[in-house]
Amino acid sequence: MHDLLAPHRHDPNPDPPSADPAFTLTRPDGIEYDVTPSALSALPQTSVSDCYIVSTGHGISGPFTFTGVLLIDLLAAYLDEDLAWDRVEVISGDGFGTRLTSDELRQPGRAGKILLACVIDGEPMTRTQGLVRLIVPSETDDALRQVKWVSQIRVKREA
Ligand SMILES: Nc1nc2c(c(=O)[nH]1)N[C@H]1C(S)=C(S)[C@@H](COP(=O)(O)O)O[C@H]1N2
Ligand SMILES: [Mo]
Repeated sequence: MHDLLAPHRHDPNPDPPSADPAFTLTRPDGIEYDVTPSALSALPQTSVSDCYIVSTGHGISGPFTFTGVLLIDLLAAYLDEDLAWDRVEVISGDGFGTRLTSDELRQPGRAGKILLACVIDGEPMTRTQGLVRLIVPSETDDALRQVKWVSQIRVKREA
């Protein structure tokens, strides 16, 4: 079967799939949470600067400073410490998405930490700009991991 979460050529969608910016977080034990931007704003905030959105369609935009919650901090808030996991799927309402490994999240490398952004250059992100938007600073190859309109985060462990 074709893996929609693996890198692939893609025409960026400019239109939000819905008005609601909340997403569902599913833990490896099946427990689900509804997470809103206001719930995210209550968690520790981190900014990542010098982020670029590299697009096949309309070139490169940026640099941007994105602010929000590190994905690893979100998991710390919603998962019990002894709950094992090894990967996270981040999926949008328009069927776009990417898969992150626990290694990437725990050791994101020099390009910057992996973030769920609600703020862009100090201003609240609009729904059209991608609220809530996944930022993977190391990815500068067609923006295939810069997931706008996150609607599901599925935390998984090897079966
Ligand atoms: N949900 C969602 N996120 C997405 C896409 C998409 O189609 N849907 N396209 C990706 C691609 S291919 C690009 S180039 C960028 C475009 O981001 P921009 O609209 O902020 O310029 O969004 C990325 N994130
Ligand atoms: Mo793209």
